[in-house]
Amino acid sequence: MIRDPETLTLLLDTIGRFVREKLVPQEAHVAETDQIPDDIVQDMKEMGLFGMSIPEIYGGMGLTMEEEVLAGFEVAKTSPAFRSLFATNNGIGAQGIVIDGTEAQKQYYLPKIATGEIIGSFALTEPDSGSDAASLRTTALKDGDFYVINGTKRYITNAPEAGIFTVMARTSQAKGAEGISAFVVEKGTPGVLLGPIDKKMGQKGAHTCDVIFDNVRIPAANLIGGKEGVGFKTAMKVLDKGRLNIAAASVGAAERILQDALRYARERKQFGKAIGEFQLIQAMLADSHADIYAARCMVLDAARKRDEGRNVGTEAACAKMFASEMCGRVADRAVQIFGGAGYLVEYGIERFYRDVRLFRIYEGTTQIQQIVIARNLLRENRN
Ligand code: COS
Repeated sequence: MIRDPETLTLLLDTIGRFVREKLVPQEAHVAETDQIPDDIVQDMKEMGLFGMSIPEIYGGMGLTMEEEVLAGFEVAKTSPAFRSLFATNNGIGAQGIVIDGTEAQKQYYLPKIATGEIIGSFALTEPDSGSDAASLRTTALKDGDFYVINGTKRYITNAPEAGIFTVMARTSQAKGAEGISAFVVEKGTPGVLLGPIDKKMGQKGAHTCDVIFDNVRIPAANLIGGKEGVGFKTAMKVLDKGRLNIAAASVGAAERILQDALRYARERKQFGKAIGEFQLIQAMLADSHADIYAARCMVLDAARKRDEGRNVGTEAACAKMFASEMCGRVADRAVQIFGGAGYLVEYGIERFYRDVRLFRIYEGTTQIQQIVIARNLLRENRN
């Protein structure tokens, strides 16, 4: 937690300057090469970005959720691939340990995650288990002081770079969520295999691939929280937080896209004047601004409630759904404002349009957020 407003302002200003001066100029290069340059990764480590949400006692910045989403707005004002590299360390790749890990697991892994020495990754999705996460088939069978893991995980963000995986696997024959446990699996363990890097529509520079567990023997001490059968709940709690981070990323990206659209609307002249003077263009700019404002308020409110210790499953799902859909609308309008230029690679707007499409899919599709929200409402309003 940052205890005084000046330090928080300084952090946000430092991130903002880093984004404008170091990351924005590299956006096209990263998209072309599908790689984030080493010096940028080093800068991110030195700035502490890999450990923003890791508690201070384990070497991180220990930001509150509110502080984290404020930082998230800033880091998202550039290609989402940059944030993606350190986002799993702050989010889904580490939070299983932060929220439910044993003290020994926290002490051993979190300091390395906080510095970026190792990248954390979250392995829930499988070839036949996506939105229906509780149907996963990967197994973890107890064998003395070990578990033996078998199965395949799919679309695993940062898997090619990861040092550890939070792996959800079935430890009992119990159906659905009940039989699922969560584990920390180190990449170097024999039998952990990576598939080829996925070729994606966008977010070049952020990598995903399959992770195959072929008779992977891990110490029983790597069972998160030391308890079987609660891994699905751990995954859901992790996603409640992760969804707020994606909502914050959607807000930041939309703010950047609107800035670019405003600049173009001021510069581009048609019919003898800047296109921003035409009311039909103004309507798109105004709608985008109002959309962003609404999403920003929603994300901050949900973050503050989480900091108060409240259950924000519904709020996180609302924020993720609204903000990611909002970002899609803002990107679509921006392409329209840019017109033909919006369709050209050199203007960069089409790249954002493709990049932000993922916000509506990963960490739970819009349709999954709708299910979460509606189910919670129906349950809460039961008399
Ligand atoms: N926090 C804590 N516990 C939670 C929870 C949350 N946010 N959400 C669910 N649970 C608990 C439930 O209370 C239930 O426990 P009890 O049986 O003890 O009451 C258990 O987990 C199972 O929950 P539920 O019955 O709701 O599970 P379903 O199989 O019906 O699935 C959805 C729930 C669809 C919401 C879940 O599968 C989901 O989020 N899917 C999307 C997965 C996803 O986001 N994937 C993205 C890839 S990861 S980047």
